Amino acid sequence: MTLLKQRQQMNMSASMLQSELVLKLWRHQTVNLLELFKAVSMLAQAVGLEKPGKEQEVRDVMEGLNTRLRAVQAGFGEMSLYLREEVEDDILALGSAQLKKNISQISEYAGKADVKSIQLYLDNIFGMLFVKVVKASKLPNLDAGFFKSSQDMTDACVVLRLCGQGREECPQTAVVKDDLNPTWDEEFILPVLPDQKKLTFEIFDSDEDQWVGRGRDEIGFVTATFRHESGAWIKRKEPVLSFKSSTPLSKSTFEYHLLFVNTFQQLLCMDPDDGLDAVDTLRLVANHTMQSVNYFLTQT
Ligand SMILES: [Ca+2]
Ligand SMILES: [Ca+2]
Repeated sequence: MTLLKQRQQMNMSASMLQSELVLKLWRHQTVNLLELFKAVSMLAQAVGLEKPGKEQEVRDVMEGLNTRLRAVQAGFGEMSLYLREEVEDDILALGSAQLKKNISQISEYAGKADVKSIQLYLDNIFGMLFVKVVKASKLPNLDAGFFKSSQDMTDACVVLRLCGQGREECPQTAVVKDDLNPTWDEEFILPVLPDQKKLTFEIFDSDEDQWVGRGRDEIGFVTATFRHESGAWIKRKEPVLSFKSSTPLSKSTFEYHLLFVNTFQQLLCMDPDDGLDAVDTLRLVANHTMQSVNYFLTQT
């Protein structure tokens, strides 16, 4: 291949890559913002902007919404964040899907002139939890009994339940068989609704391996709050509480890691090389600024 041809091919693939990155910016930032503005604008009609005597009320509402919309817009982050190769499209697509759900909810509230709900949704328009279920220690043995073998011990699994969710629709870990100190080391990504504030880890003993008996028995739970600490990994080890009395089971503990992300900007700044495990804090974004997409496209 001639040198000229090689160079032409390199230029070609570089410009294709650039186009893909601009498309990423369009899909995840531009389109979402446009849809949000469209959804909120329906409120103006529903509230009845033109009705005489309502001017002050309408002005107050709009002022509050403007401030919130500015904050949402800022949370999307700089354009340049979307134009980096290292940002994983899968995670962004997951984030966009959740945003779209919330935006369509906002448009529904706008049609009903439900300002309070719109405010709640704008304040919490994006939420995603990255969770690592690490391990439990000193769980009680629910499989102990006169007719059972001495090796038969609790087979623990954990259900991750956000408030308001039915247990059956929640994700859960694998079962660790016959172990009172089970290690799961399993990672989950959970979309969070604007009014969800707590995640409960519910620990069960699975009895699926037994001829008689129910599917699983309750062991205990640990509840995590997450909204007050966004953008940094939290690592906790806590006592397991009894389902019946909400008091600690003797000596049983549960360990988990949790990262709550509440803006697209934070999502974009997660370091994909570190995976879920090793990211202690999100990377700084200060050095990513850019004037225009055109400038980006002409930089080959
Ligand atoms: Ca067992
Ligand atoms: Ca069991």
